[in-house]
Amino acid sequence: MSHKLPLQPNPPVMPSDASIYVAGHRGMVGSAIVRTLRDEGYTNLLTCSSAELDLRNQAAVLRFFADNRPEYIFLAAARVGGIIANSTRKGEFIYDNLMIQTNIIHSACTHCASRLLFLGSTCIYPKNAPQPIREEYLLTGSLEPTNDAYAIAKIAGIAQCRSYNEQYGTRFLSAMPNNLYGPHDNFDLTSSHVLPALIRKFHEAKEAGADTVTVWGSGTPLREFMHVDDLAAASLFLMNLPDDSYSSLLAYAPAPALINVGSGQEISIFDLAGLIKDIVGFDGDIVFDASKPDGTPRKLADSSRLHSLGWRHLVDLEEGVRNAYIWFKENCRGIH
Ligand code: GFB
Repeated sequence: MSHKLPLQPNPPVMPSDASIYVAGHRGMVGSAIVRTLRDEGYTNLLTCSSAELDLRNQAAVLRFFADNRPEYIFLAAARVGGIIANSTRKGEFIYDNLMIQTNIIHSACTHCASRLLFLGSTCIYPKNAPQPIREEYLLTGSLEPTNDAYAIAKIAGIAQCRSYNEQYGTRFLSAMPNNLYGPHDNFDLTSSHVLPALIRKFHEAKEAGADTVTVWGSGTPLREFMHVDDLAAASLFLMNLPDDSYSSLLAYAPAPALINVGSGQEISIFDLAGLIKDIVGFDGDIVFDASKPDGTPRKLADSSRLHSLGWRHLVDLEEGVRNAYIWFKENCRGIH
């Protein structure tokens, strides 16, 4: 989805020929960051597929950094998935994420990268955190059990960035987006997040002339959604912040080097199902499957610190879902 970037810092800190490594460029987030960087005129982008470079391999990652010495790093490589994948494959989620992020953050420090942006998720915050969730609520309560392994890995990444900033003087920042969706999303029903799953379910039900679509859980959980192009724009915005603003984010005493990236677009799963049903044009009924987990009841990010720097999301949820449905129909022929 192409739209004008909201309020980018001017002049940008990253020169257009800066050496920029986007880790995870084949994923939904990494590919959006690459698109946005290209649209903004960045010419020296470094990417590497997982077949060429296994980010879980410390020696290989150190060698990659020694050979390429990227100045700016967007760390979007991760093992991600929806509520069932997160709760049934915890071993993979904790191991892959810890290894990938530890290797990249450490190599970026060893090879003196100027800035690194580590991307996580608002599931790092306590399950029953006060809403909206401020950055300083990190580690103030127990985690949501369906994604605690993933969340603990991401919290370790935040702690690693903070620790390296303190001990080695690096300038690494962690950004926590809410629930994302958009082009290159995962539409596999066993591992996807709710929004792509419902696009596929309603589409297939409409095509098959089915009477019902099954939505997991009770429908009552609230989720905050943001189009991945908005996250990509926010990532560039943060990476390009002038030194004084960037330094104040790193030094922010209640929650150093950590910032939420949200849209404030919160909706219940019940209402999201209704919205997607209408956009797809399915005219059957919705059935809720109470045997599936609800997960955390609510996780609305407080994004006031990002807003105070001048950044706002641009993509409205309904427009974004329409666009994601078009993308699904054009790009996922094999699976429907
Ligand atoms: O998007 P989702 O899988 O992840 O589920 P979380 C959100 C809500 O949608 C849950 C419900 O209450 C699900 O039960 N839901 C309804 C469905 N129908 C479906 C469906 O067909 N598929 C899916 N996947 N959900 C993840 C975390 O949590 O969010 C990760 O596990 C990460 O760690 C990610 O934080 C952003 O929002 O519950």
